[in-house]
Amino acid sequence: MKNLIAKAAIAGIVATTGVTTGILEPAQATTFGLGGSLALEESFTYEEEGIELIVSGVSESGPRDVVRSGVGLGVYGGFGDNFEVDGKGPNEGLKFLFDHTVSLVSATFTKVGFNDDFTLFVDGNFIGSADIPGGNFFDTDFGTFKFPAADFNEGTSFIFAALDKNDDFKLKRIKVEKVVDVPEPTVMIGLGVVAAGLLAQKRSRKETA
Ligand SMILES: [Ca+2]
Ligand SMILES: [Ca+2]
Ligand SMILES: [Ca+2]
Repeated sequence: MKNLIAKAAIAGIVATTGVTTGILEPAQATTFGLGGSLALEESFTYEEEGIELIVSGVSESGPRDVVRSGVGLGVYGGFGDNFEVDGKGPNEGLKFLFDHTVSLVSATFTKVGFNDDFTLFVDGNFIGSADIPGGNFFDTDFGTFKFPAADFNEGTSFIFAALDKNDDFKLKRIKVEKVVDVPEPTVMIGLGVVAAGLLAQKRSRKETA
């Protein structure tokens, strides 16, 4: 987007509606189901509606394996660690890397207890922490967090982290909207400028003839 705006600025056509209303527009939502047969891998790759997603494990002490089960994805750091994304010992996180710019719509968590919170980082920036909806004493509930429509939800890299000792969760589903590049306004403005230029040329030729 910055690139397109920069080009528009060079052409001196910044004050057109195509730029002020925003060139990036959200499309319809795409849902990634993350659960599956039991497996432990460095990363898991998903593809839905032309969007590729790679999920890997991160922690304060370096990369960690991702454990997949029917209830979703967690992070496992070896003997003594639990299978959830947890904040006991080195804080852990699940990193979602998309091959398109997307905005978060919702995330569905499992293994949710009363005191489970998650912390979100987008493209490496700390966004905030929130209580995961639901939660029970047995740590077996699930809940879906709906993100507000906002610029801070947009990016290609998202980390869902557990930063407190009592936080642990798995992620079962993530829903995103692809942020599509809509080049039409700039292209049309460009063509308009060219057409206006040609018309002007024609006129001045006529006048001189
Ligand atoms: Ca863990
Ligand atoms: Ca907590
Ligand atoms: Ca939990």
